[in-house]
Amino acid sequence: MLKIYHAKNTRSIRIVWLCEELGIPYELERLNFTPAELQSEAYLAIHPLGKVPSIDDDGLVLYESGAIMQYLLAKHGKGRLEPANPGSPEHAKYLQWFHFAEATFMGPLGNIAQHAFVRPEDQRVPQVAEEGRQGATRMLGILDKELQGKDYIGGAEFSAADIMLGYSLLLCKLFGVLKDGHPNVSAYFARLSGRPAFQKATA
Ligand SMILES: N[C@@H](CCC(=O)N[C@@H](CS)C(=O)NCC(=O)O)C(=O)O
Repeated sequence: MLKIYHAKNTRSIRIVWLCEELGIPYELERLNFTPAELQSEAYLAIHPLGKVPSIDDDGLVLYESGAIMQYLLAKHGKGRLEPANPGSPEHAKYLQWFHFAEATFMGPLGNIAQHAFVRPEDQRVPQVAEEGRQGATRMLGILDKELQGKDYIGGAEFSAADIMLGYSLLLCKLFGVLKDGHPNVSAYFARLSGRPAFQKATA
């Protein structure tokens, strides 16, 4: 049985959401988002930096949310939630947005998280949090333009790139960065967060 190491409001939402969309059986190993649990000897044996998500799939231990997504899609997807032809322009754009969500969008969001919420107050730098808000707002502007006239990032079809982006947008919402100025993104996020699989993953 696939085991997902999961903590509330973290990137492990992506993995639970994907499993729910694809009907992959899984069990959750719930962790509290505290150094005591993430940096415990037991969890460091799974993820050497003590981060989530990670999985244990019948002995295969894997981390990095994007890599786990791609692994599960390859193993269970049967072509679902990805454009059909690797090498096609549609597939190339799918890869761009899939990776943009983690490699580019999460940078400023991580700075907001660390410097507005996670670190002890005496270790926070307000300027870094503010630059994070500005960076995230810039990403929202890029997405708002891209989503003009589209239901999902690839067009009419929901894909795994929407799951990757949907988690980044959840953080924008939680951090108060996604407000009124990006109507296409707001409508997109409402579409994503209305999915039963999203609701299960964020419960
Ligand atoms: N690029 C990694 C990032 C993992 C990551 O930073 N996860 C956060 C939660 S969303 C975490 O566990 N932070 C705890 C820490 O850094 O101590 C991924 O996509 O899985």
